[in-house]
Amino acid sequence: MSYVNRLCTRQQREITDADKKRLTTVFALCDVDKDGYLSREDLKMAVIMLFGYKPSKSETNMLIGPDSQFQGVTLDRFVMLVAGKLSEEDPYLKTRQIFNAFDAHQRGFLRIEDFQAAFCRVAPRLPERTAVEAFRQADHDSDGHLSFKDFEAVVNYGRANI
Ligand SMILES: [Ca+2]
Ligand SMILES: [Ca+2]
Repeated sequence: MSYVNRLCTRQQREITDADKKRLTTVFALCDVDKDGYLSREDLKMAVIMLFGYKPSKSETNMLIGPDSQFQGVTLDRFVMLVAGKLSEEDPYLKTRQIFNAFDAHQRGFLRIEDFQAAFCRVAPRLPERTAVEAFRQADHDSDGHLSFKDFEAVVNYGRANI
């Protein structure tokens, strides 16, 4: 069996029906001109929707593949690509992506309102007041800014206690 075939088999086993449904929806939303292919820009938007960050140029190239006759990514290929990404997702990266997504101005810290939005996403069932509490506790120097390190500690604590 070739490397590519093995890769596909492995990835297809890991994808659930719920994932597939979600990916089909995202694909449809991002395929703006409805031609059944995601262009480079469409694909970037899909990654933002799914993973909460904008992919770099090299990452986009990697997702698109070496095909120089690039027409776009079909739904099947998209599902395969994303299944691979989903399975390699680790908690650190995920936290990093959430942090980056809410650190809208890329300042390297979150303010309370950014944090509340991020917290809501990590722990949607916890009340808003908990987010405020968590922010206060994590902001050791009380300057109203939460660094990634502080944020990571809170998220890890939150995950362990939900
Ligand atoms: Ca398209
Ligand atoms: Ca601080």
